[in-house]
Amino acid sequence: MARILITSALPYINGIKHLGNLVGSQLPADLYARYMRQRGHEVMFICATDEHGTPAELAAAKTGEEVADYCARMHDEQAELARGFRLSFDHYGRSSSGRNHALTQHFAGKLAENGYIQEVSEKQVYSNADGRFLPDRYIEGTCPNCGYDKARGDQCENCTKQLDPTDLIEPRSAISGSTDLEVRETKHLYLRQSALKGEIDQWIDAQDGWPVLTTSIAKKWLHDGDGLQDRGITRDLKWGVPVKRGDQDWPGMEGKVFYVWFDAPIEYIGATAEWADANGKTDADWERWWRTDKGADDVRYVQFMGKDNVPFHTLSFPATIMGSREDWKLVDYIKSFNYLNYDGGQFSTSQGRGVFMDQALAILPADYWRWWLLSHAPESSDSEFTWENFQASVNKDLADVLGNFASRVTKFCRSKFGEVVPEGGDIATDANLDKLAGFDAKLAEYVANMEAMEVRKAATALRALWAMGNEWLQEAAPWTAFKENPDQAAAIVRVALNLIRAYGVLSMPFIPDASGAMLGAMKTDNAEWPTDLNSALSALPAGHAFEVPENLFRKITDDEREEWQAQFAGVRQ
Ligand code: B3M
Ligand code: ZN
Repeated sequence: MARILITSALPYINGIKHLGNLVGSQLPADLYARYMRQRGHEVMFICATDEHGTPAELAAAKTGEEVADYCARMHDEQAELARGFRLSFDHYGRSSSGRNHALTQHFAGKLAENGYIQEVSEKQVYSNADGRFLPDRYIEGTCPNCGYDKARGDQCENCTKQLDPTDLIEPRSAISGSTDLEVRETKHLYLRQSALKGEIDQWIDAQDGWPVLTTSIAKKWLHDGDGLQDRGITRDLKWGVPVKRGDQDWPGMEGKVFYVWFDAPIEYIGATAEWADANGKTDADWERWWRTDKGADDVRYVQFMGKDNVPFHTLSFPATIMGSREDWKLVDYIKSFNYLNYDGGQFSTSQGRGVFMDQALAILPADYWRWWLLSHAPESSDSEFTWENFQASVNKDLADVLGNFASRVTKFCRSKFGEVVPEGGDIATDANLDKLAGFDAKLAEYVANMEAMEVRKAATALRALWAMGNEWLQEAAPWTAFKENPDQAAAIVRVALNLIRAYGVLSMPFIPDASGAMLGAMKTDNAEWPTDLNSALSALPAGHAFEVPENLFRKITDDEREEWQAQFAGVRQ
């Protein structure tokens, strides 16, 4: 049994997430966590809401709520939606937690102790009307590079150039619109990443088998252009982790907070400590996942994220861990994803474009979305959500293949033998098993791709296992055999009922609700992973009672598809 630590990139607190965000981190992470648990490994699956920084403050300002109240409300909403999508986190934490405050301040203190923090005086834009500095997204203006007039203080969305607030032409406050601004001196802390460049480079080179997408982005940021720069890790904001070194005040840093990307990855650790607190455990219970000197040396740590988050996870977060010179676990594997596009355009939280998690669950159950998103995951390239493709996959893979198999078999058996696995016949000779000769190889392919986190390839193999059963059933045709040889029909049905259980176990990581329904209908709590066809077919003996399941999946009609296409074409209101 292995010990697997899994974290998903933390969704920002502002706004309900769209399906592109879901499939780019949390959902594939859940697939892997479920699979690893089913194979008997000890799993710690962690996520949290990322609650600091300008996204939170600006979003709260829009609703007129105190930012702390806004974050508490939005955390609960996002946690509810995570449950709705059956995301099986061991803990869904909050980066504003006391645990994360303490850990962030602890790391800052250790970095300072080891000489990796530099105090830098810099020029920041101050708004007299708002009585505050305007970092990052608090200031807008015209981009000096492309002339776009809604460029933000940290980046121009139009030409993606990284900016400083003082670069903007005709700057204005994003809070009040005021142009009564002045440039003032202010002091900030910089993480001396450049001093850790060699160590980080060696660490990345030593990672064998990382996806090309992950390694290429990391090397680009390490070596291209001005390479790995020292980065500001504090901000003149009110909402965030107050700047302290350990539990000591930091002279000159009063009223400042740590930059959101400094504290957010530390929340992976923080949320594990929150898990211990929430479950009456001790510090040793979470440290055995994160401290290599306290039992985490045998942990395999896997991170899931969108490609835009790779730089922070391969550079600044490892710099924080390494620079602490303490025995913290570094990531062993980073599974990063490209983007899911929507009907010819982009999903966009800020522009309200696409299908959002709450809207998806309002029209169809989680399994429909889970199956489509995972079987079309944007792994080696971007992928595209279209309503036509969604309808086709749901109607074919789920309704016509898997759902129909379970329904035909159980209804036929009930009509001829009752709701019990029938006696009679010898499956070795009477059940056309040669038509399932490819089952073991396909099962091995499925397992290999799940172990390797090859999400789409795993989905393809699982779909092939479903289809193989359907083709075998069509050929074995128990309804025909029954007329001449009921015993032979019984043998075929016995195989088919055991396949339903096997499909329920194998499909659980992808479609947990339908899988649970299949095991429920088979009235079994034997969720033993089938290692081959033989073990799959011996699980439910003759005489075992079952019941005909409700229809596992319904089809999406053309009218519904057209209605939803129109409903989600515009911008979310
Ligand atoms: N909150 C997600 C994003 O960039 C960001 C990830 C943090 S993971 C520590 O949308
Ligand atoms: Zn620009």
